[in-house]
Amino acid sequence: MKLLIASNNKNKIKEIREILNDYNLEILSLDDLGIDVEVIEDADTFEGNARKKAHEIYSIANIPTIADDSGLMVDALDDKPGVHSARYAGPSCSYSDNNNKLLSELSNKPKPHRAKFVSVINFKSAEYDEIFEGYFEGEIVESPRGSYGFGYDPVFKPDGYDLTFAELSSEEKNKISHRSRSLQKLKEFLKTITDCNCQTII
Ligand code: ITT
Repeated sequence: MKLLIASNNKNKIKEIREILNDYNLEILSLDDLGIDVEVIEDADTFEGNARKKAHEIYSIANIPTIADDSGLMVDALDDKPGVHSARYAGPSCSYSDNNNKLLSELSNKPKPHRAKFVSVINFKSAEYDEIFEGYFEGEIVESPRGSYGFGYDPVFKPDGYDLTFAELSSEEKNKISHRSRSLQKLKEFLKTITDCNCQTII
């Protein structure tokens, strides 16, 4: 079965490929198909943006498609950056701009700085339009640590670990992350609509 990932984020695509690699899928990216589209993410929920991305790309490619909308929700910031996680510090900001903005906003707030990472996946095909959610809770640390991963990984310490996501190897992060949890639910669903060789019935 072919599965198209509707994302322009190379780090996210790499993680999704790693997490789904024990499953017999032909995973395609937008680059693989020469699709150069940036979907406007203007919904106010992760689910709304995930659906927007998956539906728009499915309408172009006609291949079963998934989109992940994800982000970090920080308790003391009223769940920000939330759906604005990618461009929190401005339209063309870097990951470190976002982390610096987050840490400066938290500098005068009482600790611990509780937070959670959220991933919402939409699977869209001719017959199905399904949502799968995963989250992982933890704390924001005082300064960035580690060089693996991407985005807010250097400032997020998952519960049960002394290391940030950016200090964990990709294998370790992928065992527990918000994205591995949403994709695990996708895998369970795919089992119900494909045969054991992932020959599609969709
Ligand atoms: P696509 O929409 O093209 O998939 P994007 O980066 O714009 O790429 P989102 O709109 O879902 O994706 O924004 C997600 C942002 O949340 C991402 O850019 C990171 O800043 C952050 N984020 C999501 N998952 C993360 C993770 O596992 N580790 C660190 N940061 C993450």
